[in-house]
Amino acid sequence: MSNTLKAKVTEDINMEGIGWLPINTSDYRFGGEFDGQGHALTNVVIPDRGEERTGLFNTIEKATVKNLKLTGEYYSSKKFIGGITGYAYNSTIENCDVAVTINSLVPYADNGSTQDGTHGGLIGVNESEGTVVNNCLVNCPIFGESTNSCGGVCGWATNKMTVKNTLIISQGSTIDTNGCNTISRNEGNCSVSNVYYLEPIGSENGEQVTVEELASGEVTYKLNGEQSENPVWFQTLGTDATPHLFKGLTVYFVNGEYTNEPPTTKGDANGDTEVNLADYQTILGLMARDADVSENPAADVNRDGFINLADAQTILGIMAAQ
Ligand SMILES: [Ca+2]
Ligand SMILES: [Ca+2]
Repeated sequence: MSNTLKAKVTEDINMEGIGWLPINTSDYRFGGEFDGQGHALTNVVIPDRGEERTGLFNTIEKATVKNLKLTGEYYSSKKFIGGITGYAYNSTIENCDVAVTINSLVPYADNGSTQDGTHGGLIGVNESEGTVVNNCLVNCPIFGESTNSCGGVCGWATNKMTVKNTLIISQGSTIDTNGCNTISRNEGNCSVSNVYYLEPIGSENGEQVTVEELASGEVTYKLNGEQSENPVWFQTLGTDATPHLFKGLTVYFVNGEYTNEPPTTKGDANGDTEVNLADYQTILGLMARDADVSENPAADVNRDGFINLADAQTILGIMAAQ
């Protein structure tokens, strides 16, 4: 049985003081589409129910959860806490910014050893093949000294899943890292590509990055697939400490540097993004006035520090090659 509702979040919703119980159950799974449309559900607090599978959802199957910003605090004395869902079956989680504190109250065993929590930043357990996590920002530290066996994104991959184009900035987890994995436990079932993390928990997977690299724009550029067309990740350099989703300034890689300034098209001396005879004429005009290169750096097409005939000739060469 599956609930195939299509839901859209149409404005930011602050859940402070309201509380939350995981949507659906292990038998009656959410199988629809939950589209945050870039809006935020904030202060989602789930108290300990003494039951397994704690998340925004209890269990999702063939569901899509996307474009959602989510913050909150979850508490559970049982296994399988996930920022989005306790259990996932063949589902897609994409373009989600999840900053949920996972508080595991799983107790010490009678002999005093830590116990298996199988919590994950987004998913407790991926149970069936095909689940994809794409373009997600995960800030979900897991607290609980008596808990072991958790994952930075997924607590356990029973079947094949994919995590890609994702950044994990969770810091300060206090769980016993024995049996933990930075992306997903049972890592042989989890395909990881273009995934970055700030702090490992247990076994490492993906690529570790520093605070400096996060601030530089490099990770934003890489998360977008090392290009700047139709970006999913944004960052205002000098202001934003990390890449973020939904909207913002594009990061470009120009002349070996990450920048928010779009590159000028080589040879476009008049700034209309095309290279044609108008640019040739612009250069001749600047030459006639003996203009300094600082007046129009783009007119110095061959980057030799002068606006001269060589630049005009380069324009003709670019035009001939078009
Ligand atoms: Ca032009
Ligand atoms: Ca020149």
